[in-house]
Order: sequence, then C-alpha cells, then structure tokens
Amino acid sequence: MRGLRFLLCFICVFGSFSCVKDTEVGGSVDSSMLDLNGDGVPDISYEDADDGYYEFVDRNFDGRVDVSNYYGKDDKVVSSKLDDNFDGTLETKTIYKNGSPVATAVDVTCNGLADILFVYEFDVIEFSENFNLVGPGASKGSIERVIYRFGLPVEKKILDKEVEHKAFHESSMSYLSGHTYRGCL
Ligand SMILES: [Ca+2]
Ligand SMILES: [Ca+2]
Ligand SMILES: [Ca+2]
Repeated sequence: MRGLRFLLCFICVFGSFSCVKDTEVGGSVDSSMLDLNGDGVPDISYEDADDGYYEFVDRNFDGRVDVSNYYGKDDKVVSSKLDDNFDGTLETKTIYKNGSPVATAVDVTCNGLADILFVYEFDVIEFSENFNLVGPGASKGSIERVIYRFGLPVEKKILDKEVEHKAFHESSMSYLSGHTYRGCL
C-alpha cells in the first residue's frame, strides 16, 4: 500500500491528475511520502482552503514551491500554477473543468500580462496563441495562432499584427474566466 500511495501521489504531482491526499492515513500524514528525493526535507505540502485544498510541490528540490495545485472537495483539480523555468515565479496558470484542462495562460516575463495562451478540448490542445511584441519597449505586438489536431500542430497563422498587449491579455483571460490566482497573473 505504501508503494501504491507513493505512485498515486507521483502521478498526481507530475500528471496533474485528479487525486486524493494519498499520504493521509487515518487523519495523520506519513511524512516520508512527502519527501520525493529522500533527503529528509518534505517536497509536497497541503493547505486547507474554504472549498478544497492546496497542494504545493518543489519538483527540483531547491526549497521553493514550483507547483501549486488547487483541488475541490471532490479531489478534482480546479486550477494549477507552475514555475516551469524554476525562477521562483509561478508564471503558468491552468484552469480545469471536471478535472480536465480548459485553458493555460503563461506570463513569461511576470509583468501581469499573459504572453502565451493554450486552449484545450477533450484533454488535448486545440490551439495556442503567442503574443510577440513588435519591438523592445513597445506595447503592441502580433498574435500568432497555432491550430492543433490530435495534439499536433497543423496550421499556423497571424491573427493580428498590431494589437495592444493588454488586449491580448484580456482576451486570454476570458478563457480562464471565473478564476483568480494568487501569483503574477
Ligand atoms: Ca526532499
Ligand atoms: Ca523548486
Ligand atoms: Ca517561473
């Protein structure tokens, strides 16, 4: 059972699957299950919230949280934030519906404006949009959309060549509507 619980937790952490707090046994937490690299320092922690709970993970064992998953009371993931470049800011946000991803926004420079958007359908990516500034210090840029089929890119097109970064951000956020994050977006 111990190994099974660890496996379930591992899948949960690295696959963003719906999961329960597998380390919790009879109301107490088996702390060894929270230490992924066996150095004696826990790498996963939990925090209760009003409608569910948070799960925090340090994937690269540098002492800083780089995954923050929010689960509902049904143990299905509702939203997640990732620090995919391990610079200390959780720049990648995903929202889920019934445990499946709906949309992801990435604030690459952590300036409060989304730079990349991913939209999913049936658990696979449907399209992505990249905002590319026209030049250094500019507020406007172009939007490039990539269409995916069966999870693979099949078409690339420029949607707009001169749009305000803020407008792209607001458009991206409309796919993540109803969700707010503690973080840089
Ligand atoms: Ca550890
Ligand atoms: Ca870390
Ligand atoms: Ca980051």
